[in-house]
Amino acid sequence: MTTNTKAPENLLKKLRSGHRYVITSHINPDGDAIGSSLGLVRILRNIGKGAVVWSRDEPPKLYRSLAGSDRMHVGPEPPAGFPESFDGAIVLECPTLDRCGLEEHLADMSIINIDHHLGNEHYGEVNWVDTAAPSLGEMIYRLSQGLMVNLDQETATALYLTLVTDTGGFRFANSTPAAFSAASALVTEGAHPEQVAHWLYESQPESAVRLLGEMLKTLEIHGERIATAIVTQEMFDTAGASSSDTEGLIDHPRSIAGVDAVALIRQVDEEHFKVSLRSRGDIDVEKLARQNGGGGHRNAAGYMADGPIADLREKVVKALQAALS
Ligand SMILES: [Mn+2]
Repeated sequence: MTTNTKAPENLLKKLRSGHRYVITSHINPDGDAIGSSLGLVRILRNIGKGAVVWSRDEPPKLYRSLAGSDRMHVGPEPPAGFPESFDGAIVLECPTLDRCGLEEHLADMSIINIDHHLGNEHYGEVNWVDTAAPSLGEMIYRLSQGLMVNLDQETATALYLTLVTDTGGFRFANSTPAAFSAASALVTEGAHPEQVAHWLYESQPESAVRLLGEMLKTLEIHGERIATAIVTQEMFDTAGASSSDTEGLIDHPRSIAGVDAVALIRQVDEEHFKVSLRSRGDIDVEKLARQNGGGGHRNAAGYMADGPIADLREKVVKALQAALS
């Protein structure tokens, strides 16, 4: 259970055989996607390979301090020289190829698929899927060992960040011995936990904290186990905030003792609202989201809906009460 397997030989061989790679990950990239991509670029350069990170979507500002984040190629248009000057695409964190949002461009490429999600469809020419890996960055660390690359401080930091974000700061169930031993090795190689924590948890724009203040004024608890909150266009204006400032807002109602399900209703434009849902344990909010045309995971899901906002709140509370009983 705690033994983490080595990067497979056919993957190492494949990587050594090419000269230049494009590295991509999923749409709306998270810390694991960005940190793994930027870490892998540096590892490949170390063994004399060229590599370009191509992300369809702009990475969140949070990860801007990572080395190389300013040199990523962002957007739906291919980077210079693509595809002729590349020997293959390395797709990270995508259970299906279309998760990267660039599948049409990559259709004719030789694909290396590296992932830790359940249900990966093994769409690559080479596939390395380890669902026990705490983060994809932890697999990239093992890959660096297989390639016998000594990590520099920047690479260690990028990979360490993937562990912190995917384990929720070593709080989630994937905080396994493998997560801690990789973290230990990466800190030994020069990753700075304090600096990473500062980037992730102490670098919020003022507008995001002010928006949180506005949201908390709307907090309601419905019979102890359900919490709801609202973010309106007016509140965005008051706080000077934008939609990028909403990340993590829903964690605050969820942090209340006894609360097992949360709905955050956020105004997107005049009539449209995004309903974000979080739950604990067996409470399935994915089902609820799907019934409303949305989706997600059992404990984190969402859907779009039309107002008015008071009706939306009433409806979602009723649905959550039904899900709880
Ligand atoms: Mn991940």
